[in-house]
Amino acid sequence: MTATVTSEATEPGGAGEASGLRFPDGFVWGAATASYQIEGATTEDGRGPSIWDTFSRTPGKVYAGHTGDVACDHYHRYREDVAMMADLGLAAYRFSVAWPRIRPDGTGPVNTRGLDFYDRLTDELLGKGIEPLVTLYHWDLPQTLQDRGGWANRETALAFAEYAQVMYAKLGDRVQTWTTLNEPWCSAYLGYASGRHAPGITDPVATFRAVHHLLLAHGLAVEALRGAGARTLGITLNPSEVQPLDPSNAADREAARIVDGLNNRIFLDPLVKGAYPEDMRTLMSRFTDLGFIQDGDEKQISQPIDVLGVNFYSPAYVSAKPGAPAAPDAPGTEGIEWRPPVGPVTDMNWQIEPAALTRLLERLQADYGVPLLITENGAAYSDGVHDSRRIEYLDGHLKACLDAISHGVDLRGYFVWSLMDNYEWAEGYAKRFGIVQVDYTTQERMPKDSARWYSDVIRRNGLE
Ligand code: IFM
Repeated sequence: MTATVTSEATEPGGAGEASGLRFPDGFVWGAATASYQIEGATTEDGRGPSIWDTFSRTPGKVYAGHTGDVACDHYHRYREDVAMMADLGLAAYRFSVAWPRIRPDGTGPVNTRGLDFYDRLTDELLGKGIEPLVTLYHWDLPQTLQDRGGWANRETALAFAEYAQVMYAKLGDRVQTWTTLNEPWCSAYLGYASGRHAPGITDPVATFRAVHHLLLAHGLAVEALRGAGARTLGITLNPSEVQPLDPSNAADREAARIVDGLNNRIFLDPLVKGAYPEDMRTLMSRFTDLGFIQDGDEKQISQPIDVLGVNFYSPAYVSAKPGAPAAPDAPGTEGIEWRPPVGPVTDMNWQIEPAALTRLLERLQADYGVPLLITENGAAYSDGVHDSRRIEYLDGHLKACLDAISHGVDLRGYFVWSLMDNYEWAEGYAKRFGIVQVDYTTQERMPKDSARWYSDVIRRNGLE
């Protein structure tokens, strides 16, 4: 293993400083996936049902009724997948653990066959010199916990901390870097406000309770894992790079401030500064009594972290539009309009603007000061294996990372989303983010041009 996420070589201004199109020495290169999106084997070896098993079977919720039942069959093919990672030269691999494999009903007996899968995967990675980064929660909540209210119920946060400790007891001797949650914005706002994701609820009260209990789950788990000896702990967010459409217009600036609050500060302020922003308390109070935020919770949430994972795809531009209804996934945004994408977009219809990533990284460094890791960045294109548009997207965003580093941002590594084509949630298998193509009929993996290009980037630790 050449570098780890906590490697000091990336200290800005230190020996590892970036120069030209080269990244700092010790910069960590990886690829990311998530359990429900690749594993399949949803009923094997004692795994319990998750909210995505239920949601994907609910008519009309997922493109063409696709489910993760088979996905990339990674549960059975992990050895060949790890060999493929080694061929690509990856230094690190970010995967998530399916909570329902470990505690099938969320709180009850531990399922050793589920634990054994991640044990084997970890050893396989280490055997090939690839550093494993574990994400404890990437959206596949045990269904039984949902039946008791899911993230709207405080008990789910306590159950998460217990599950985190079970995982640490199993893998803590070999896994150095642990992140608690992936994109709690999606879990809370897509899961409980717009209902576009599992569990498909549309209730602003449940949304804000979910925000809080997700953060509390993080804080409880960090404290427990730190106590058990974990060295590198963090969380992955998908912060918005949100700008007013017309920066000279005060109403547009106010719109951007509210969206920044809902998407960014409502998570980052309690995580790093130990308190919800006052304006977000006021916004939440329009919908619900805040009694679910108990004394001591914000302190619990703000346990020191070592790394902040950043998932970035696209910027957002907003403007004031009197009379506009609130966006379905953003309670409290009446009178705000999201500008449709301008210029080139990916197959997700997401605007491509690499400079927005530089701005975001600089803002996170300035306002929050936690070492950063790009835990996801990539593009959906259905171009087959000759995916020059993906190469262009990645190249642009890696240059944006270099710009941020050259401006003093402490960025420790980059994980492309995704290692291979996989189950893109409500879009099913229709959207392809992989640098490796997956034929879902034969399960054949075929590296795309972007995979070979990324290998070269890793090998030279830089761009051309
Ligand atoms: O596929 C998802 C991933 O699970 C979380 N971040 C965004 C990706 C692309 O939508």
